[in-house]
Amino acid sequence: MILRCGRYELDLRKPEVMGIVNVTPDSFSDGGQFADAAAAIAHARRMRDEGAAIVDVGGESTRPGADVVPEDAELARVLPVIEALARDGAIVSVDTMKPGVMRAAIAAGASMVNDVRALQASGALEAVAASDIAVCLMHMQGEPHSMQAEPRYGDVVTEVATFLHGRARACEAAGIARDRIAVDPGFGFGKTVAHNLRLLRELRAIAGFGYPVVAGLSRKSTLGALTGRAPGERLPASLAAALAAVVNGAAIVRVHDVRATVDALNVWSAIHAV
Ligand code: 7PJ
Repeated sequence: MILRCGRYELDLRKPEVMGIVNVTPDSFSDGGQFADAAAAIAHARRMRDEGAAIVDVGGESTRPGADVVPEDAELARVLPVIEALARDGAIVSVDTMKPGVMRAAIAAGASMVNDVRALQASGALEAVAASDIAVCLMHMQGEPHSMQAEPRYGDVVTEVATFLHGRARACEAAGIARDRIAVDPGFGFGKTVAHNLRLLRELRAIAGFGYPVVAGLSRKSTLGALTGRAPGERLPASLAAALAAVVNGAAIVRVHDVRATVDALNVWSAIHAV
């Protein structure tokens, strides 16, 4: 399986790593936006050296309860980082739900849009369709500020799979070729621990549609609930979760800890090499 990302083709016969690059103001530095961008670029370059196939640049936190960031502020954060990394020759993904940010990021050299709203915002589908880059369609129940209040499903696997399949079909109808589309169950986005575990256990139901599956469990609160560890102490749990996702069909894992995850996946890939 390959994923076409603009001028790049990502070979997914072996699982790959997407490194998380947050460009959010550093409350411990007074260096301002330039320092934030420089730190994010350095962090992303390190992740590339460590083996990340994709770097996912985000300027708006979608964590439960996070504040909304205005479009101009989000652009000012992410564009310098996207430009620098694209110039390096990296496959840069932009983590955004705003069509205006998508268009500007594509013009700045991004090769993928990662949208937790699965291109449901007005104009989002068109923004990606007008380009040749890839898209990651993620499932979320509810809105970031309230989604963890009381997530409810009849059958979580069926509902998430049906939603993702429907969004992928909508993308194809809008002119986004099948080999530009990846899907993601959105672990933690309007899901209880039990929902997340069932989605992870039955990830094949989603992988079965034939689109590459992206899985993001790195340091998430479900892993905190299972281990009792703080976010900075969740690396072993994150590695176990990433490996479980790959065993169950994930093609890309979205992680903070690239070096350790690449090691784990290299062992898995060696075991499965033909
Ligand atoms: C995800 C994401 C995820 C995709 C975030 C965090 C929360 N994008 N953006 N999948 N999570 N595609 O990283 O803890 O799971 S933000």
